[in-house]
Amino acid sequence: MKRVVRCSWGLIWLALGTSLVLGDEAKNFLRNPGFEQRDAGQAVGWQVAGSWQGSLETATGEDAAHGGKHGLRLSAVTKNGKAWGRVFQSVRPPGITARRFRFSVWAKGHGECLLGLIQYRPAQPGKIHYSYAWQEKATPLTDTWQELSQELQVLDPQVQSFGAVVEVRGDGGRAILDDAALVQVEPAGVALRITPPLAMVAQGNEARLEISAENQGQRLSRGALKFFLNGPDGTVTCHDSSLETAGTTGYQWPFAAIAPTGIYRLIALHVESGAVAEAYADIAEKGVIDAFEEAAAKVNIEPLPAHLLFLGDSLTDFQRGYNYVDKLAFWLRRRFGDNVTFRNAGVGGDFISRVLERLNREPHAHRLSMYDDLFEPPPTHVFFFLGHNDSKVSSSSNYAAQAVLPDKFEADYGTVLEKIRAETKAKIIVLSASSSVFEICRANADKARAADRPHSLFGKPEELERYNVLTKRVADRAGAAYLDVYEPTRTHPDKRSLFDPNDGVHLTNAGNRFIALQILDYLGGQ
Ligand SMILES: [Ca+2]
Repeated sequence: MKRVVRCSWGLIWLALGTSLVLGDEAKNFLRNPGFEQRDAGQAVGWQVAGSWQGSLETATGEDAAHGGKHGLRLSAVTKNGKAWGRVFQSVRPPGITARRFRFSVWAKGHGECLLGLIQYRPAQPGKIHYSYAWQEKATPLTDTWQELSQELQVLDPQVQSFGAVVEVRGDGGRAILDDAALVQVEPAGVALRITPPLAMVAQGNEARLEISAENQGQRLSRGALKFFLNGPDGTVTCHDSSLETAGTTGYQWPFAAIAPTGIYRLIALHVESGAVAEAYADIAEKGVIDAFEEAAAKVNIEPLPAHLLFLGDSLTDFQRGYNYVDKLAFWLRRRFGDNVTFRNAGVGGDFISRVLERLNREPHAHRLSMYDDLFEPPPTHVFFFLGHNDSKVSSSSNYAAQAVLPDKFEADYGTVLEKIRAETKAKIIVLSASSSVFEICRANADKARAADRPHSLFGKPEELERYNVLTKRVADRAGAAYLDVYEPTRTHPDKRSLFDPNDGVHLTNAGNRFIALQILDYLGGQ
């Protein structure tokens, strides 16, 4: 993919004052940060790069560890009259643009120590594709442990990964390092908000967004904003703005008539605080947008205010921010404003028995917290979209045994719907499983079988159909509505466009649009 960047900020990065780490459990992006994992005497994941100098050994014993049993000893080596040594690890946090990071390590020893972060851009012939951000000054080491740390915020949208670097300097320089961390930090108090979080817009039009910032609940009325606009073709455009004194800043995000269709991502940064927010735009052909407009205009939701709750598997949980639930939210909020609210409680990999365990608050249930306060506010509509993980068949059974056997599927689904009935007054809408591109599912299973890996076969039409019959029966029995999305996806004239070409089951952006439109049509037919 050709990456075009229209951005004048180049390699700027901001060194920052006080930040707040994301809770106590902030994710450390470094591997083997405490140097406890070793392989042939070497700390796993850490190295002296080829063109650098220095020597590494793992250090063991009470004096050599700040935590655990081991630390890492980095010694300077003298070459061309200069004594230094440098160790690094490459790190690829999931989102870097506009984010603030803190790199830290505990150190003691002799000489001076300095932290740095290398920012890597994609390699391009004849161009240097990295830049260093070093701590402003080196720290003299002593016999006492001290924590060194550095923060930076990345403004170059091309930066996709870091090298976390520790350098020791000076003759006889020798550092013992331990408990390194690279975490994302968030500004204390300030929250940036973009509404709507997803807009569906036809080519040649603009997405109208409102941006606001709050500090401890108080609306902020000034400050610089930076926008990073990422297109589906890899294009990045940058744009400067500022918060308007009224406290809400309007932004018209323009899309050319020939703009590529698909998902665009906007990252907004409030420069003074470091607060970041994201929003998406789904740019489609005019006919697609017209179909949504028309379907949305017919929707009649009762009672208002309505609160829609979605339970499902990865088809509901993945692509958050722009999946079918988000698309539905955009159209319904355009009609009903704040009178309609949404909760997406989809959990990747889910099958009905796991939904039941979580509803029962069983302590060992997978991702139990996804259902915390599930009925708060009380839902007026509960949607179910399951079936692919239930009906998959295992290689160990020669593709005969389903993951959740039919009897159990029916019994557990029945219990789940009874629970929803007992605990809410919501209208229940049960979607069938969607179809699949079975040739892709089968090819993946064949590959796994050739490699002698135990695996599951997804998307087998006769299994999906069998489970959909059960789903409908359970829905009927519970007095719930049943929405068949199987036949419409199975017989879709461009079926392959709906499903992930890698697995044949997950929904593409077109697939998410299709499911959103099916639900919108359903809500319009009430
Ligand atoms: Ca350690």
